[in-house]
Amino acid sequence: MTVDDDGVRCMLMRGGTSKGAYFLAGDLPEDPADRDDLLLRLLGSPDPRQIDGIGGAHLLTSKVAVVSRSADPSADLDYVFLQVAVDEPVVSARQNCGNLLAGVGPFAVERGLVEPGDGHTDVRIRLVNTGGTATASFPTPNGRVDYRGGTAISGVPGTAAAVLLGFADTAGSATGRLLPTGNQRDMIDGVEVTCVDNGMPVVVAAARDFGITGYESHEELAADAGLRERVQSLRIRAGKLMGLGDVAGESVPKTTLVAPPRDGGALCTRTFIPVRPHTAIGVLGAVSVVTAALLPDGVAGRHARLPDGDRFDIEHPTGHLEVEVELDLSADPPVALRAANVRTARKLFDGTVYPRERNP
Ligand code: NQM
Repeated sequence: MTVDDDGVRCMLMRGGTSKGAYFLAGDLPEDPADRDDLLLRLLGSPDPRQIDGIGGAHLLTSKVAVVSRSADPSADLDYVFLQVAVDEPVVSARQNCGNLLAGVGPFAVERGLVEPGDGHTDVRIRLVNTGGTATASFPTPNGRVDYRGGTAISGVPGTAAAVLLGFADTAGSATGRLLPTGNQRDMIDGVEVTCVDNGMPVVVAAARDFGITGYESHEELAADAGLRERVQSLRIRAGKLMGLGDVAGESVPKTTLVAPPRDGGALCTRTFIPVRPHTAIGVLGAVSVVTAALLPDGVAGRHARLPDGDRFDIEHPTGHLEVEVELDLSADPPVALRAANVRTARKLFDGTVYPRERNP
């Protein structure tokens, strides 16, 4: 019998403001090409509605986490993130996802990969895609994951148990450098930008330089085809400068357009992943945008109202995301020290998922 007949063991989880299918590495084919072919058929890609699979027809809900015990003594778990494109037959391992990361620890406890702690569990997670490590801390009363709690995050209705995430070694995740172009500011397509990679490669520019206010709704941005083209042109040129090669069909770099805060935060953001507007902002995306805003010669700082201390409230289309970011700005180039964020996660469904047929 094959996975086509028997299906694959899978847990569907919300991780932060994203949703994805979580698998044990051992339940998927080892060969990446076979694995990706299977994932496309499980999620229902390519198809704008992913009608014949479990994907949610949006990049934020067409995601996969592959989890295993880590052979690295400094980590408990290995986490591979895979972005499954919606309307193209593409699976990309080129980026991290700090949102799905929130579900990795709970999933590992559910599957018996790590022993739950007494009351709460701390796990160290290797970010296999990019290097770097994360820690996750979440409640496990009586040895079981408790998803219920009083923590609210913007973009998710209601409240749930907090998952505390800490990050180290995130600089240069995809590009090898915190400042991948070697500069705090570059000129691309006649627009000043700051390119940063602190967990996620991001091109940051002022919203007003793109002819928008930066306060538009997600729907308004999604309807603006001209804006989408300008974002694509910018990120293709930026990708080359950042050493990422031809990024036309890649999920990175992301683009974030910034404006002064207007709801008590540090900075207002509109993010594109890579050209579709994000309904919020990614976790590591926000860490990179804050990093850009902290650079004395960067573009974003001019629009920011930066707080004292290392806790930053980032405004986005559906609310706020708080991240802690610490940099050593006395070093040249600056050095990323640590980052942290609070997320929530929830087990939605646990069972067996069946791939659609491999049609010619
Ligand atoms: O930046 C979206 C998300 C993400 C990624 C994206 C993320 C992160 O919101 O850490 O979480 O940028 O594709 O899930």
